[in-house]
Formats: sequence, C-alpha cells, structure tokens
Amino acid sequence: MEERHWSYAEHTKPFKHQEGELTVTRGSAWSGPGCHLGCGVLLYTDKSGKLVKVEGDPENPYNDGRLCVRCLNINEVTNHKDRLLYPMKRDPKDRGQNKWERISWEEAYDLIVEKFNKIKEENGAESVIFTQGTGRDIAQWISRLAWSFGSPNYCYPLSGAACYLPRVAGMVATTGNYWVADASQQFIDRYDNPEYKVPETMFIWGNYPLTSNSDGFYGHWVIDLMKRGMKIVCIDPKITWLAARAEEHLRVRPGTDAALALGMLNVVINEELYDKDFIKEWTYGFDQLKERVQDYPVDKVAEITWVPAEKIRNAAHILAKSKPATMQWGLAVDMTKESLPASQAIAALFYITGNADVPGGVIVPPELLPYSGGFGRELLSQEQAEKRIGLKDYPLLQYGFQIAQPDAVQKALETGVPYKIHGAWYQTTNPVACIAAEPKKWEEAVKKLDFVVFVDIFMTPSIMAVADVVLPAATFPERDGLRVGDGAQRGEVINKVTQIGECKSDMQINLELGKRFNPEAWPWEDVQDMFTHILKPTGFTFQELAEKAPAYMPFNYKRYEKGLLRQDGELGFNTATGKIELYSTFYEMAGLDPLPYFEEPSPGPGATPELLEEYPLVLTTGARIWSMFHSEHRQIERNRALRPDPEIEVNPETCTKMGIKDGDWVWVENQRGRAQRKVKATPVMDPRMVSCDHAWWRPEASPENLYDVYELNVNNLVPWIPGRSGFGSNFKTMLCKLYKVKDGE
Ligand SMILES: Nc1nc2c(c(=O)[nH]1)N[C@H]1C(S)=C(S)[C@@H](COP(=O)(O)OP(=O)(O)OC[C@H]3O[C@@H](n4cnc5c(=O)[nH]c(N)nc54)[C@H](O)[C@@H]3O)O[C@H]1N2
Ligand SMILES: Nc1nc2c(c(=O)[nH]1)N[C@H]1C(S)=C(S)[C@@H](COP(=O)(O)OP(=O)(O)OC[C@H]3O[C@@H](n4cnc5c(=O)[nH]c(N)nc54)[C@H](O)[C@@H]3O)O[C@H]1N2
Ligand code: SF4
Ligand SMILES: [Mo]
Repeated sequence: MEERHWSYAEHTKPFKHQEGELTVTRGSAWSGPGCHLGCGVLLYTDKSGKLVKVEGDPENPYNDGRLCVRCLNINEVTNHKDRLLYPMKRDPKDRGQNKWERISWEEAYDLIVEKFNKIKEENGAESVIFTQGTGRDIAQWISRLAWSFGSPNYCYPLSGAACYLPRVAGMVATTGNYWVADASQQFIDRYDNPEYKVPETMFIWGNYPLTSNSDGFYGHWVIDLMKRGMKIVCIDPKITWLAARAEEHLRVRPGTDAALALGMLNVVINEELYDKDFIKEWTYGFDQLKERVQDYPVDKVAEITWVPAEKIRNAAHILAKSKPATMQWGLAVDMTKESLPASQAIAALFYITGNADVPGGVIVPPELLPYSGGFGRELLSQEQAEKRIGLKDYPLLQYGFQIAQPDAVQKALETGVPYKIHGAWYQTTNPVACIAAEPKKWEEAVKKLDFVVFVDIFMTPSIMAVADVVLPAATFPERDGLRVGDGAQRGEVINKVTQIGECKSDMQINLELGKRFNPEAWPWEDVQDMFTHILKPTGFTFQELAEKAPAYMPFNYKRYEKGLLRQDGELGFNTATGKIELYSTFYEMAGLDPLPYFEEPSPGPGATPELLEEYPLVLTTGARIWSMFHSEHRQIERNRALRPDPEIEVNPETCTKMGIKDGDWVWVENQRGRAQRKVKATPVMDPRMVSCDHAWWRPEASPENLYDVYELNVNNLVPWIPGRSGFGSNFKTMLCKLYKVKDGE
C-alpha cells in the first residue's frame, strides 16, 4: 500500500484553478444529494463563493467527463431555499407538528450528549441505536460513533438488509470475497490496458445500470463496451432500452430469479458446458450442485419464471460460448425474501463457466485501504458486541457484517425484545418515506422513544414525524471527503468549495459529537486531520492526495493462483476449504441450506393462487428514476419536472381489463395497505404485472399531514419479513389490485 505503487490520473491543471471569473475545483461527487458512485467533477464557484455550475471531469478515467442529471443540477440542490440551515429542536410532546425552535450547534450537542448519556446510564449504551440509510459517505463515521458511544447497534433499517448486502454476504460466505463485473475500472488507462479483455457478453441481471449507476458500477461503461463489441443478455421483466438491444432478453417473473438461474445451471451442467479444469482445481461441492439442479428442469423453470424454455437454453448456451462472460447484477436479486440462494445460484453460473478473476470476467476488486469494513470496531467491548440485535438468530451477521439485523431491530422497537430501545440517531435516511416497510409501524414504534435525532440536508416526513433534534448536513460541494475503500476501486477526494448556512459535513458532526462522548476515540483536531490519519499507511496527507486524486492501485488477475486472496498467503480462496464453495460449508455451519434453492415468493401466483382473484397482478416496486435518488429531489424543480408525479407502469391490455386509462390516479392495494399512483399505460410491461415507483412524498404538501407520505408510500404494502438467513425481503415481488382514486381522496 505504499505511495510508489499507486498511479494517478494525469491532470493538465492544478486541482484548484481560475477560468475567467470563476474558480474551478476538481473533486468527486459523493452524497448528498445521494449517489453511491463519486464521479469526477469540476465545481465552478463565483467570487462570492457561490456554486454556479458543475461539469464532469474529462481527466477522470472513472466517468470520463460524463455526469448524469442529478450531478449536473447539484447547484440547484446545494443552493435550494428549503435547505436546513441550522440546528433545531422540538418538544417531544409536539412530535408530528411543525413547531421547531432554532438552536446553536453547542446547545444541540449539549442536549444530545445529556439525553444519550442519561439513557446509557439508566439502560445501557445498547439501548441507543445509530442508523444510516443507503450507502453514502457515512458508514465509517456513524459506525465509529455508535461503537465509541458503546452501542453495538449500528443499523440500516431496510427489511432483510435487502440492498447489496445479500449479494455481498452470499459471495463472501461462499468465496471469501465480493466479485464485480470487469469493465476495466481498476486500470487507470481503462479499456486500453494491455491486460484487459472486452467481455464477449455481459449478463445484466435485475439491474438497470444506465439509471442506477449502483454499487461502484458506472452505467455508461455498458455502452462503452457495447461500442467495443460486447453483447448483452438482460434478465428483467420489463422491455428496457438495453433489453431492446440485447442478444437475449429473459422477461422473468418478479421474485423468481433463483429458479431461472437454477434452470440455466441445469442446462450448463447436464450439457457439460462448464470449465472442467477450474471446477476440479478450484471449486468445492460440484457434485452436490449437480444433484440439486436436477430439481430444476428447464420446462418446470419456464413455467415458474414465465420465461420460455428455449430462451433459458439459449441464454445458457450464450454464457457457455462467451469467453469471457461477465455479470452486472442489482437490487432485484436482493429484493426477494430468499435472496441469498438466488445470488448463490446466479454467481455459480459464472464460476463454473471459468469466468472467475479472468480479464473481462468477474473480478475481486482492489481496495486502496481496508477501512470500509469498520474503522474503530475495537472500541466496542466484547460484552457490548455480544448484545448486537439479531446476532444470535442470524449467524451470517458474524461473518464480517457489522449491522444489527434490521427486522430484529424493528421488533425491538415495537416490543422491547430482546431489550427496550430508548434513543435513536438517524443520519442520511428518510424511513417513513423510503426505507422502512410498513412505515406506520416504524413511526409508531419510534415515537415511543425517549429521544430521537436526525441529520439531513432537507426537512423530511420522517423528521417531521418523530425527531426531537435535527442537525443540518452539508452537500458534497460544502465539504471535504475521502473515498479509499467501500468497493470504490480507486482513491477519490472531495473538496469543499462553498458554505451554506451553518451546515456541517456528516463526518464533522460525528467527529465533534464523538469527542464529547468519548474523546480518546476521536483524538483528531478536525476532519482533515482525521483523514490524514486514515491515509497514514499511504504516506499522504489529505491535501497531498487532493492534488493527485484519483489514485489507482496495482491490480492482478487470478490472485487465487498467487496466494494473494487469503490472509495466510496460501493459494486459493478465503474459505474453509480454500476453494469456491458451490456447496457452502459456512451455510451448513450456520444451519442454512448449503446449496442454492428457489422458494415461491408469498403472496404470489405460485404460493397463494387463491389470492389471485382479489389481487390479480404481480407487483414490483422501486425501479430507479433518472432524476431522483430515492425520496430525494422532490423539491428540486428541474429534477421534479422530469417526473412530476408518482407513477405505476401498466400494460394497456391490463388497463382495459381494470377499467383504467393512462393518466388516471389509482390506488395500488394489497392485504396490508395501499398507495396512490398515476397510471402510465405502456406495452413494455407484461400484462400480468405492474411496476410502481417508490419513495414518494410531496414537499409542497402540509407538514402536519407528513407531506402526504402515507397516501403515496408503496411500502404501506410491504411487510417486515426477512429471508431465513436474515438477508432478503419481498420489496420487488408482491400481489396487488388497482382501482380508481375517488374525488377528494
Ligand atoms: N418499495 C421500495 N422501497 C425501497 C426500495 C425499492 O426498490 N422499493 N429501495 C430500497 C433501497 S435499495 C434503499 S438503499 C433504501 C434507501 O432509503 P433511504 O436511505 O431512507 O433513502 P433516501 O430517500 O435517499 O433518504 C436519504 C435521506 O438522506 C438525506 N441526505 C442525502 N444526502 C445526505 C448527506 O450527505 N448527509 C445527510 N446527513 N443526509 C443526506 C436526504 O435528504 C434524505 O432525506 O430505500 C429502499 N426502499
Ligand atoms: N437515479 C437513481 N439511481 C440510484 C438510486 C435512485 O434512487 N435513483 N438508488 C440507488 C440504490 S440505493 C440502489 S440499491 C440501486 C438499485 O438499482 P438497480 O440495481 O438498477 O435496481 P432497480 O432500479 O430497482 O431495478 C433494476 C431493474 O430490475 C427490474 N426488476 C424488477 N423486479 C425484478 C425481478 O424480480 N427480477 C429481475 N431480474 N429484475 C427485476 C426492473 O424492471 C428494473 O429495470 O440504485 C442506486 N442508484
Ligand atoms: S452517477 Fe450521476 S449522480 Fe452519481 S456521482 Fe455520477 S454523475 Fe453524480
Ligand atoms: Mo439501495
């Protein structure tokens, strides 16, 4: 990890320079407004320090000068009139009412320290939970805050942690590492690197990279690679722009991806289309897998998945012929209850066909510094660590995952089992509008707590519903930041160029509060000093890296052949057997099925056919929208103009059957609840299903009606029921009916 091994993008100008009247600062975009990626940006500020425009940095190999609409319009977000500008408090008896009082940062910190320390003294530190939303620039700082306070309950309040983590958990448990599609992102010279090979085919599975740019993968790379000859296969129920350009498109019924992958495995294995040498040398349990896939003959799988048998065979043949093939998967794999075996089956397809760690295949990404998995976990005593909620019921959580199990936390909030929660810290999340299933239950449970703090960039329905103190956070142009882990595959720096109100960065807030809870755990003067500490193994200070970033590490393919994947330096993979475990010894130890399987989503046409009369449509939710990140951007005029209302996509044939038409407002309803949507009649949707936006609220509506969140939130229909491993949840597979909204509703 020494400096001399790194390489840097070439820059023609210093990271800060003048362009006429404007100052240009190079940097990277990473929250808020939210996004997982951190594309290279050039931030333009005027003489007064106001952010006036943003451009993509053409010298950053990651995005090569390109930006999507959310970054291009960041100045409208940063400078928005409705930003939270200073800390505020509210009397707990006024929760739900718009009765806020401005306070100073000192007063806010004093109040939080007094209340949380009192809870700690009376009930133990574990009875305060520290919660973040989707992956932003926060995990390291909030987990350290929790641990330095003494609480093991660092939380992510998504049922079944059903975003990214099921795929990561599954791969780590069965191979010892997480794997990503090789789009040359690890090389500074990208597609031109002599070691790189353009994949022959990319399987895009339950992911839409062009709008979502998720998990470190920039969607434009698919287009870059298609221009260089790569073909694609799409596994998506919807006819998307990419699916329409695919070699094969498998329009899978939501929630049946595991069956589809097992059917493809059946073809690859029974027709002996696999890589025999790799299987013999580097995998464990192939014979057991072979036996298991006999339960999934293609004709049966075709019936389950709605995908014709011929297409399943064709996709398996394309996979076997493509040398190399790669796979870019996404959220739809996680958002089914038994997501762990789904990801296990999908990943196995790529291992047994010889695509592991080859150029253009699926690769183990490099990390500049190993800090993403926890920065300060040693601060938590063994005694406190054992109190983590869900640890006993979900052994997989012991395997490198530090979160408390989300459904178990919700249960603790509701019932006080295994113990009562008294205080909560929510940073970068809007549960009542977005992340929580059954949001009313979440609200009612959190309202019972003694003290609740939120940190956000805008007022939200969640804050209005339950918070006692709210702290104003900075957007990325207002702060310094560092990205050297977290699957980033490169080192990026974020540079502060402007200041809005009294806003502070999330890490500054956590540092300042952490110092008050436990000064020894936070010995740094300021945030830059803390970053320099993190960068210590590299020999850089934060400022030095800012001049040079992005920074790239050396990268090797087939590290398992060189003893570079295991901590003990032995050849092979970081598992008990040293091999890729097609039959997982870890799952076996954890009391889970060691082999992949499919379970019918319930309710669903397979599990509960008797419900179809009342709820005839399969419902998937939350396919991403270009201009909005989850519940964000509803108040940003130009972004909202691109999607003014929450929509549901319905096939025109289905509209006729239901007596509804394009533009009508309907209720989407199941046995748990309902939400309003505007109908978008479109032939891209299968007539047997509908696809519904998530995370809607109306910042323009009444705060005391929580900005219409309960009329609009599709999670009114989603239960808190995780997969048996503790990972996975049915957000993308339910049943529903549609009927018109009446006047005045
Ligand atoms: N039905 C359905 N529900 C879903 C999904 C789905 O597909 N279907 N997807 C789920 C998934 S995958 C996820 S990850 C969750 C996400 O759920 P959340 O994380 O709750 O989503 P957001 O709406 O992005 O909430 C983030 C909040 O943080 C604020 N924020 C943005 N940037 C910053 C920042 O830098 N600092 C601070 N302090 N605050 C910031 C925003 O203003 C916003 O209020 O939603 C889940 N909900
Ligand atoms: N613009 C924007 N970008 C985002 C976000 C955002 O809110 N807005 N959120 C970020 C977050 S936290 C995440 S987790 C990612 C998620 O981003 P993705 O992984 O791309 O997931 P989705 O957009 O939810 O769905 C992708 C595709 O899955 C299809 N699909 C639906 N159900 C199923 C199914 O059961 N099986 C299969 N195979 N396909 C299905 C949908 O039709 C859709 O085309 O996006 C991230 N990026
Ligand atoms: S993917 Fe889009 S929103 Fe995310 S950092 Fe890149 S340009 Fe910005
Ligand atoms: Mo997510």
